[in-house]
Amino acid sequence: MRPAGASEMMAKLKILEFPDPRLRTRASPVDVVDDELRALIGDMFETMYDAPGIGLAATQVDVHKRLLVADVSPDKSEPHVLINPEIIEKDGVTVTDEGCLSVPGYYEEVERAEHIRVRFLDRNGEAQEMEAEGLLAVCIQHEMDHLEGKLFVDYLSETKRQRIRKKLVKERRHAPVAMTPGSYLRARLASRAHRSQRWSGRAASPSRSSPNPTGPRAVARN
Ligand code: GNR
Ligand code: NI
Repeated sequence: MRPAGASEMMAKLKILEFPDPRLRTRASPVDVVDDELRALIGDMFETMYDAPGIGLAATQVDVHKRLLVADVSPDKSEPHVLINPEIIEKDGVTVTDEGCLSVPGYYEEVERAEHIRVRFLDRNGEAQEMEAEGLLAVCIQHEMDHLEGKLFVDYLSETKRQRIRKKLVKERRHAPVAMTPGSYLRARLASRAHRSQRWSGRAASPSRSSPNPTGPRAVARN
């Protein structure tokens, strides 16, 4: 059992985004279902519900173990945990407009089996089987692809995939960059050096001298 206050210890995890090469990792089987794994499962649910999403594979949070969570209910009432999942039966075909938290903002039609039977370990390490159809079946297949390093964009044409990749890479350039302690210190030192240069009257490069005193480094971004 997790200690009291465990829910406050849960953490939202960072979701990797296409074309991050770590999303191409093939996950390894889970060998022990222990409290550490259950803590990860809690963090994955928090991350998925917060996003919000209907499923999340460990691969997406840079943990390369065969583990996924899903909840396709509208009120967070049907959480599923599948460890080492295997599809043992599938039939029918269904087409769904799929999205992915690792490919934010893009939705495309993908063909999947309509009905599946899955064998897996539950969060207590017990072997289970379940049947799924509809959106849950689609979601489980989407998550199991992640565990193989596969993304829904792999089912699209090369042209569509490249177009999505380029747009996401371009968007990323505009996104804030997380600071590590090292990069934070380097940024502090650089800005101190820059200021002391200005105080000593040795002007910085012409591109840095702006007529606007409050926003010398403001850059228009579209
Ligand atoms: O939140 C999600 N929605 C979704 C919609 C249609 C088909 C699959 C999905 S899964 C996705 C969350 C996600 O990226 N899981 O890996
Ligand atoms: Ni996904």
